[in-house]
Amino acid sequence: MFASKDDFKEQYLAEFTKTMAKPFEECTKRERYEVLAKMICSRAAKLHTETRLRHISQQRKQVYYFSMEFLIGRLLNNYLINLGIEETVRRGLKELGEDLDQLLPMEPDPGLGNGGLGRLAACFLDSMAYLDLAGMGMGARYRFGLFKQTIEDGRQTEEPDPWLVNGYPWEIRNSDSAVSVHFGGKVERTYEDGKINFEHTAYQTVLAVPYDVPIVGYDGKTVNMLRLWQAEPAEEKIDLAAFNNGKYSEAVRERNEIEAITAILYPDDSTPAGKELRLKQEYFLTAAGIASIIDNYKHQYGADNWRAFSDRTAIHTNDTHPALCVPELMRILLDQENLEWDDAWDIVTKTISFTNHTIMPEALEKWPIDLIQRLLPRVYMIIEEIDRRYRENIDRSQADWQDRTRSSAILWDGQVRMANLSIIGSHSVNGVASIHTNILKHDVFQTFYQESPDKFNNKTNGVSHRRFLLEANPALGRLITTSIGPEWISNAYHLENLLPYANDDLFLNQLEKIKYVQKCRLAEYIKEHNGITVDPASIFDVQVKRIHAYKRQLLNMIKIIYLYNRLKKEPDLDLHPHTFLFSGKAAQSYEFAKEVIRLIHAMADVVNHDAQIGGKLKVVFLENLSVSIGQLIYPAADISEQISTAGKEASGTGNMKFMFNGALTLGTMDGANVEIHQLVGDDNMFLFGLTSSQVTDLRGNYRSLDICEHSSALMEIIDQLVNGFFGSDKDAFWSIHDALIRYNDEYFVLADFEDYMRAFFEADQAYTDRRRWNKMALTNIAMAGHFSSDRTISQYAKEIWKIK
Ligand code: 26V
Repeated sequence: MFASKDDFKEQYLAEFTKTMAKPFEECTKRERYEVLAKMICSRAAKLHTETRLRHISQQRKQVYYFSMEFLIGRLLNNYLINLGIEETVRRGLKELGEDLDQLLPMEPDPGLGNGGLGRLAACFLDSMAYLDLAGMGMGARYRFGLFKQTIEDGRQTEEPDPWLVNGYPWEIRNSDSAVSVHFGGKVERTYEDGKINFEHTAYQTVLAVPYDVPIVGYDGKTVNMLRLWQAEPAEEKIDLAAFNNGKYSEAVRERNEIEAITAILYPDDSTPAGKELRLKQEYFLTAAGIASIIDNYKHQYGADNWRAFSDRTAIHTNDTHPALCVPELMRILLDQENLEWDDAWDIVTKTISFTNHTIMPEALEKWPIDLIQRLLPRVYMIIEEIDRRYRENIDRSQADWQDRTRSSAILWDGQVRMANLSIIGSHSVNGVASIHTNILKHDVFQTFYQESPDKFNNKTNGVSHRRFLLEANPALGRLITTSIGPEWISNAYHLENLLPYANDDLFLNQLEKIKYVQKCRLAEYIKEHNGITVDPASIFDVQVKRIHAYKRQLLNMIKIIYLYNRLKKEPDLDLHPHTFLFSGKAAQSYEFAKEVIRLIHAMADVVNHDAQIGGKLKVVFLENLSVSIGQLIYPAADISEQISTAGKEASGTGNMKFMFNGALTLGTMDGANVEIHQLVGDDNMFLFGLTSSQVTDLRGNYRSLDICEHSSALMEIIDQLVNGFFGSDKDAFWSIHDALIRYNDEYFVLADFEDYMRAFFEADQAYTDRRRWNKMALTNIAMAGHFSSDRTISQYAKEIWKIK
């Protein structure tokens, strides 16, 4: 790419006069970043063309990964690393008097996702490119990502995130590949040669314009694309009469209505008010994606070659959000390509696959039939027919056939159940960790599992170890490479070669030193952003994730209040100093989660200002969690809090990011924690709490008040929530108090408290033996390779997408 550092400098400086019309010296850091990013982007675009031509000539099976969310994080540093030019660029910039590390934060971090599901999609893109799969991401180009979180007076407030205001150097608008998407209208039946045709008329046309973002794989050999669709009016329509009368807003009404489709990312708690727009978004992504797939396919394989379609194409749906892929692909094959139902259905089900990401019932999507019918009349007819045929095939000789219909039919109770549509329309259904897949098979989707056991499979999540270890923690990366060579970067299982270093004092000391330096870096960030001084020699105990009742940030808080109370009574308690770090957003309308954030701040206020505590405890909340803040936090953690109620967290992926950075898990037997435990054993993590089957068994017989009545410490804490401990009456935490006592503690916080404290104190003790701790950290890093998304994607490719 650049023959030398001087070659880079020459090309870089030349760009300024070409694109900025002013020399490098007169440009701001942001402009310098922008020129560099655009330059790398255009090189990546060229590499993409080469990849694409190669993949076409090899007739590669093309994978389309449909997701409403992609949390890609910042790209510049990642791509410099993947292209192997980071050092060249760094040194070139230095000679120009510029520091690469100061340009990197100029990049916006697009918040096009809520949390784990969106970040997983981005890790998958990285791994698909690394593994040289012909994989394209299909997503939406939201003008506003997830809200920007600020804390005012201890409460979360939300502000818009206009991440595109200064432009985005990584995207390429591809107007000529735009497609039309139709909403509303009516369907007319016409008869021709004894065949019924369905004609959709009087619809509104929305133009879908793709913006392509290059995905540079490690080693730079493969560059794929993430295609983000934007909604635009099909033709420039403006009501001139209204405009001339001064009614500007009326004149641009339709334009606004259409642009609203990709204006904003939905938070994961969307209320019914915004539902119609969310459904429009889902269909918009689906229809635009499918139309472009069909265009491409015909271009490559001819207009009439449908038999080969499912051998050449895989469509993966990330949760049910793109579930309309099933009826939409049917619609195209039936109405546009004139295939028979059975042939079309065979193609659709062989092409589409589906991942479920949660068993929380409130997140299982359902749409009112009349809404779908009005917005997507033809698509609805097809859903109805899929449902009719499915019901017809239910075996009525079985005594429980009615129960089976009740759980598995698509249309029920005036609603379209999207998970059922996805399962029926896919050849593969997977969960995201072994325990989660088992719950899908034996509980949530058991009717389907009994019907078609072979459809169900597990694909335990993974993360990009290149982003979350190599890029986020370069010092650790260097230590690993000098010890065992660089193969771990392309094959994370090589990290196991670190195991023999468990008795190497020099190595262990270096590991400890790197952790300390990362903690200092985070401590500086905290000082700057929160004005709080934290001691890098304290244990950094970290919980970073969306704020949700089932994730139990509250359990962590109760622990902190407990420790505080004990230290007040026993100032000499043998406890290593702790810094408790929290970060994460609460959905805008999720009042309980917002109260948890307020509680964290109220407690921080008490603890951080109590001279008697003498810095033994500190509580810090880092605002506005993003991929880039995550990259700062994971390397600095000693303890990774993964404390969800067993059975509730499908997998978790933060747990893996911490593990790659040598943090030890303090967690329940939930999600991928179970598999972490299989890999590192009891000696290298701190497990506690009820198992998921114990949770199920306890549910009917649980009385949270009983637990409090047996624990004066808990009773005291419950009381403190509302007795003025946190200030005046209006500051009391009644909703939290009530959730725990009045509503019987749905997530078993109090039931798990005692065992949680036991595990916590074990971890505290373990930390004092620094050598032992470092060994444990090393074992975690060494065994983390299994959680590289390279492993996950290899399994998807082989077992679901059937790519040789
Ligand atoms: C739900 C909804 C409901 C409608 C509005 C938009 C929206 C957006 C997101 C969600 C939540 C989807 C489920 C999810 O994020 N699951 C997480 O997926 C991770 C990746 O597999 C997994 O590690 C986490 O355990 C799981 O909670």
